[in-house]
Amino acid sequence: MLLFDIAARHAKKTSSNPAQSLNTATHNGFLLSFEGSEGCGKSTQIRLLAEHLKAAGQAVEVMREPGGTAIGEEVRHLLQHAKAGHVMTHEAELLLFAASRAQLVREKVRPLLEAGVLVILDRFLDSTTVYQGMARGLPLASVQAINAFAVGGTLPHLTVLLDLETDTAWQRIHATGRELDRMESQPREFFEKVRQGYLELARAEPGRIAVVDAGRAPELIHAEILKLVETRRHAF
Ligand code: ATM
Repeated sequence: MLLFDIAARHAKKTSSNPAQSLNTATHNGFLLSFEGSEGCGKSTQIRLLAEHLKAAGQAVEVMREPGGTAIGEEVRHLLQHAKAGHVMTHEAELLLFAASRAQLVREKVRPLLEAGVLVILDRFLDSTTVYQGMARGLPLASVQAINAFAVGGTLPHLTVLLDLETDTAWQRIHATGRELDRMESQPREFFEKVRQGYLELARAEPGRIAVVDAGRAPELIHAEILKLVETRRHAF
C-alpha cells in the first residue's frame, strides 16, 4: 500500500523530497508539522521549540488542528463536543477535519509562509490519513484524495512524529482525571492502530517524516527536534 501516491509521483519527476516538490507556493517560510497519538507530549515539545526559536529571533507561528481559525475552532467544537457526536459517521468526521484544514491552509498557513514565517502545526494531514484512514478504516484512496484537495499542494517540509508505546500513552491520557472527549474515549486498540499507522506512514515517507522516540526525558526529545529542524531548514 502506497500512502502518498501523489507525492511519490511528483517526487519521481522532480526531487527526492516529496514535500519539496509539492510545495508549489513560492515562499521562504518553513512548514513543520507535529504528529503522534494523544499523550505523546506534542504540546510540550511544540512549546519548547517555539520558545527556543522565538528567543533566537525567528518569526514563529503555532496553530492547532482541528482549529487555528475562527471557522476551524467551531469545527473543532463540533468534532469533540457536539451533543449528537455519538451518531457522527466516519465519513462526516473525515470531511469536517478536511474542512478545518482547507480553511487553515488558505486563511493562515500560506500567507504566513509567504511572509517568511516558520509555521508549526499541531497535527496536519497525516492525522487524517492515520485516524480516519488507518484507524477508522475509511478507504485510503478517498482519504488521500480529500487530503490533497484540502491542502492543495501545501505540504510540510518536515513532520516530527512523536512515537510512544500505546500503553504509556494510554496511561497518560487516563491519568489526567479530566473528562475525555469523543476522540480520546476510543478503546485502546484504536490507539494501537494509530501508532502503527503513523509508523507505516513514516516508513513510506522517510524524507519528510522523522520518527522521534517520545518515551525519553523532554529535554532530550527537544534537543533532537531542534537538530532535525536546523538540518532540514538548511536544505531549503
Ligand atoms: P489534539 O488533542 O491533539 O488537538 O487532537 C484532537 C483529536 O483529533 C485527536 N484525538 N485523539 N485522541 C486526533 C484527532 N484528529 C483526527 O482524528 N483527524 C485529524 O485529521 C486531526 C487533525 C485530528
